[in-house]
Amino acid sequence: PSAPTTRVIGRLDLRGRHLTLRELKAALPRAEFDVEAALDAVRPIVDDVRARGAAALYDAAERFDGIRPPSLRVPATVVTGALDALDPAVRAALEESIRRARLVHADQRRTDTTTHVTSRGTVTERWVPVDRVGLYVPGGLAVYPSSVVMNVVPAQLAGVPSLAVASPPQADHGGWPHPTILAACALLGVDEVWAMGGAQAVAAFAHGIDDGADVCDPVSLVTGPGNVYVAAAKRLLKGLIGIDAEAGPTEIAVLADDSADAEHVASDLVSQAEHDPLAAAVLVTDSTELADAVEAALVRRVAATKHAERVGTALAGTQSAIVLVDDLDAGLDLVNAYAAEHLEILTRDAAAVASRVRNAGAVFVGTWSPVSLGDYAAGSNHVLPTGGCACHSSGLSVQSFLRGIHVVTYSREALHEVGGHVVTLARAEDLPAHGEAVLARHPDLDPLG
Ligand code: HSO
Ligand code: ZN
Repeated sequence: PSAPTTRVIGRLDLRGRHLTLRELKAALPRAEFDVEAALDAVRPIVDDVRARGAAALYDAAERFDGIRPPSLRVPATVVTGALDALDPAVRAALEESIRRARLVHADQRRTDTTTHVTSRGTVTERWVPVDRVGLYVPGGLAVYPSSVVMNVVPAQLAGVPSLAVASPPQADHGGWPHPTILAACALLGVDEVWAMGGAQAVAAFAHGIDDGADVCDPVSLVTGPGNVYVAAAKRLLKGLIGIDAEAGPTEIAVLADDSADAEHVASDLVSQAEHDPLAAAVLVTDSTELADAVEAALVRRVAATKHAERVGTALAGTQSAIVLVDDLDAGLDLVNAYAAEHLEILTRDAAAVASRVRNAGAVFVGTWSPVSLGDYAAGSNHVLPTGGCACHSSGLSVQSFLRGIHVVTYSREALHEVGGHVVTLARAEDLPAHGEAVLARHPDLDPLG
């Protein structure tokens, strides 16, 4: 029999090479996700929503989703009806997922701090939730009720007073969003749901919509995953609204030594490759035996898995690879340079190795903590930075929905104590009127008399 001509996953041998950080970053596999290219397609849609409001949304639904929804606002009876019809096992699983996410996110709540800078001069940092959030939930290839949980739970625990969900109208569900999405909203107590998808939904959230009896007030912040057009709309409207990180295709990196179980590694790589043909799956190891065993397991698993085509494309793509390194130290340098959305540590003494990870969206430590646990039911959040953004950004959390407001309260004496320095710095910046605001209160501080 002839040997296969293409490998199920590429190999990159970095053994014996001492690369600088720049060389390392250039050598690493990374997906192409071109938001810039989608901007031109999205701009007229966003303009149309601003100009024509609800009419533009109905037209866009017909064009992109193949159906005009009966109304843009999903009636409360439709939302609660979806929960009544939900499979009890799915309901129980969602409830447990919500319970665990609430445990973890409740601990993230920041408390206000007050610093006594001087006697009777204080600065308080007050954490205040944004007034209103729009949560976008995709409805095309991917229907992710778990993502509803991951977005809504931190927003609610941050104390956001008003929360609206938008998801595309579905032709085979009477023009309403997918029923599992609606059921997840009902379980979480979200009753404001809109049948709107894509870039037009982000624009509707940003500008607000008036659909006769139903009014969607403009939001301050839009979060939630979406395709490249949703990401482009967020980029266009950023500033007018706040956004979470632009989510690109999913990534998993696994750092493993010869103690790892090749079946575990292969199944975890396949699990994230299942999301998207552009998903990235990267194994970093110092063991050629493990690399070979994982590759053999992948061949078997790709052939047998439900979404074989998508998985095969993702693994064979240039964004995925098995990378061979000299030792775990080199492996750590590499995964830190890569800054994966998800990083698994499958080594001896995994906790100690994991403590040396500096850049990752989330870290999964040891054999019994696979990424798919985190996707659904660990309690951690699965909305995480992709594309290397983990070197500067965090995943979604309660913090994402709060702003820290500094509240400054100084007494007459406290201002007098430091006022001379304010006047001096104002003059040094050639902004004397700044100093005069202090001198108007304390004329004796004027150095010129
Ligand atoms: N792994 C995805 C989240 C997800 N997985 C949703 C299954 N459903 C990005 O972290
Ligand atoms: Zn996933």
